[in-house]
Amino acid sequence: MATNWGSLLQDKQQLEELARQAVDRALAEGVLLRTSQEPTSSEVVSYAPFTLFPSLVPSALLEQAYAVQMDFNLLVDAVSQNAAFLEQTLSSTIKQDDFTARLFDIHKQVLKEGIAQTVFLGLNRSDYMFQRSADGSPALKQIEINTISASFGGLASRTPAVHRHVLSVLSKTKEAGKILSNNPSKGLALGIAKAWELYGSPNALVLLIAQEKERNIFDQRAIENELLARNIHVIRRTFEDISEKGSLDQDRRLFVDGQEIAVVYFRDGYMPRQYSLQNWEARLLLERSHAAKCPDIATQLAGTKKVQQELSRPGMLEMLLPGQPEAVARLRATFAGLYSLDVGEEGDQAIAEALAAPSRQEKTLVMNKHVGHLLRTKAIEHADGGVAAGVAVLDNPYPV
Ligand SMILES: N[C@@H](CCC(=O)N[C@@H](CS)C(=O)NCC(=O)O)C(=O)O
Repeated sequence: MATNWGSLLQDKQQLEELARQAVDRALAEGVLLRTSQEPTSSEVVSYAPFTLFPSLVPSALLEQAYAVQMDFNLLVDAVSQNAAFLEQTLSSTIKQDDFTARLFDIHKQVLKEGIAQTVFLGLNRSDYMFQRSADGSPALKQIEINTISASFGGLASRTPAVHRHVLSVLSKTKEAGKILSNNPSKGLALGIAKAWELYGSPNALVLLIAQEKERNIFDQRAIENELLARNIHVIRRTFEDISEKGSLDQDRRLFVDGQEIAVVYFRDGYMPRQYSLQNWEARLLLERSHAAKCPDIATQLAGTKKVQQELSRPGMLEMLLPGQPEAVARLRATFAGLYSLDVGEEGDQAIAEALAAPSRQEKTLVMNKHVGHLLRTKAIEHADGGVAAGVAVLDNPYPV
């Protein structure tokens, strides 16, 4: 079986022709981005960057990533519900980092007023790199967990066809058949649909918080389309729109342009520069509302680097997921152990106490699933950044 793809190509001319075909297939499949010149318009679009060939990924690592995703979901949920743990963990960060401080401020305000939200939805993506151990065997090491605006689930469902096409052109039909099908946008939409259903108001809408200049709109539309197919209507609004047209009634139900909102899905609001004073006010309004937020502010905070760092400390996972030693072992196996541990014994003690007395509400878990994968490839010189940042390109795993 050919897996050294380069050896399949005779010359540069063939490579160029193959690339032209791949680009056309990507465009035909809807692997699309708006252009950087016209990020507010869908009149002119281009293809999202992708590798010409799929990358070899050991099946065992793919399986491992799938298996541990539900554990990560439980962990994020446990952290987000534990106000004392979040407060203790982020106490030093909020002194230095204005963005986290402002998020935390909203979190505190909402807790003080009392949480009106009754349905909680997390759409989390855990990111890994493959690390080669000293003995040469590859290992799955977590980079970060994205708890807000986890993107490219929509386009990831369309890239398998492109790589199958490339391999078929080279008459590698058997290899083409090994490219896994993938449909994360459907799974993400099913999560939103469940939250919408649990909210329990058939005329209520899903509100997608969008950026004015959004190049990745087709990725978002993939989810919107899945929802519409289930008769769930989505409106797209910016934070500015919400500050002008959003309101809460006496039960803190959220209305935008007179329409009730069941679920708020954030595809903006994950970076400091995305917030003006007006936008912070809009975020607070949304957060105070009865609508299900994806994510709520505590879940966004649970995705911060500082929390991830804290989770890698000895004993933390055991305290957050009591009685679940298998889940703890699966999680710990993906930790890279890259962080310096800057908290002394005193901090440890405070966190242990916070964990011993968690301020949890009793909640029912109705859904915990993995819904697909996203493989991205980037040049070795980039330590950070994904496709949206213009650093990585879309790819597909070729299981070996
Ligand atoms: N606003 C864009 C981009 C959002 C974004 O950058 N999301 C980050 C997480 S906060 C991500 O998943 N990036 C993956 C990538 O760019 O490869 C969208 O909603 O698609």
